[in-house]
Amino acid sequence: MKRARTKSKTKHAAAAKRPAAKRRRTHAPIELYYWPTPNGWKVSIMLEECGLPYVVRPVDISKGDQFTPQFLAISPNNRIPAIVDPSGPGGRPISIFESGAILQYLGRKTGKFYPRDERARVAVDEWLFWQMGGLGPMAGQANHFRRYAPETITYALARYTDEVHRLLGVMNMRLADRDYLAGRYSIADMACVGWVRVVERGWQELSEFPHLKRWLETVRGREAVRRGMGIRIEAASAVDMKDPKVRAVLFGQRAR
Ligand SMILES: N[C@@H](CCC(=O)N[C@@H](CS)C(=O)NCC(=O)O)C(=O)O
Repeated sequence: MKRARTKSKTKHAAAAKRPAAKRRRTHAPIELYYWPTPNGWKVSIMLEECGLPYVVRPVDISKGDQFTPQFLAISPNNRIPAIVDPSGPGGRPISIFESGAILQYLGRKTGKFYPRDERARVAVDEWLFWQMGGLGPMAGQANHFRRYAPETITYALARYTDEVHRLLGVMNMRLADRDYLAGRYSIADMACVGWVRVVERGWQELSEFPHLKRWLETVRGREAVRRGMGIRIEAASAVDMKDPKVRAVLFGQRAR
């Protein structure tokens, strides 16, 4: 016991003498509360892009893990993703929910993919919030009515499909004269890529949006994006969205 304490004291003293950058590497990894969905991918992509050490804490949203008191304590909206950074501001742990807030936090923490210059940052914020309030929710609803609604509701399908089509057109125009949404590759691109992929795979061929198509190929071709979107969770691959138990968890949620 005595020897163990001495050893750990020595270890800490040695760590304190190391340069700051090296010391940081000894910190506990960020915990990523995750399920492989377009919102989850945003954060796994950013963690991969930044080379930050992290551990995946799967939250099986098909079984109701998002409603456990432990998860609600860090994500009161019962949605993934969320993170816990043991080395938050002031060296103390911090938990964060909402993918946009997480991306901005990680961008500020690392100084990567979220420029400090105010004009450049505003451009990133514009497209990040465009994703949060537009592309994500609209594509999510279009996808829901297309794949999960128990009956075909033509009006709802057309409304959300049209709106997604409009948004893809906006994105395509924006990308006509720049490589990425805010000029340089940023958290705004990371926020959008998963949703554009869902739409492209689901129902919307991209040949009428050539700049968007080029952007999707470029972003998806990045190693970190591949890794971030490729985290395998066995249980997620096995989820049957037709299973009444799964549908009861995910659909028809009301205030609790
Ligand atoms: N605005 C949230 C949306 C997150 C969200 O909708 N997450 C879905 C997975 S893509 C979820 O956790 N669903 C669980 C549920 O519906 O109970 C964000 O961007 O973080």
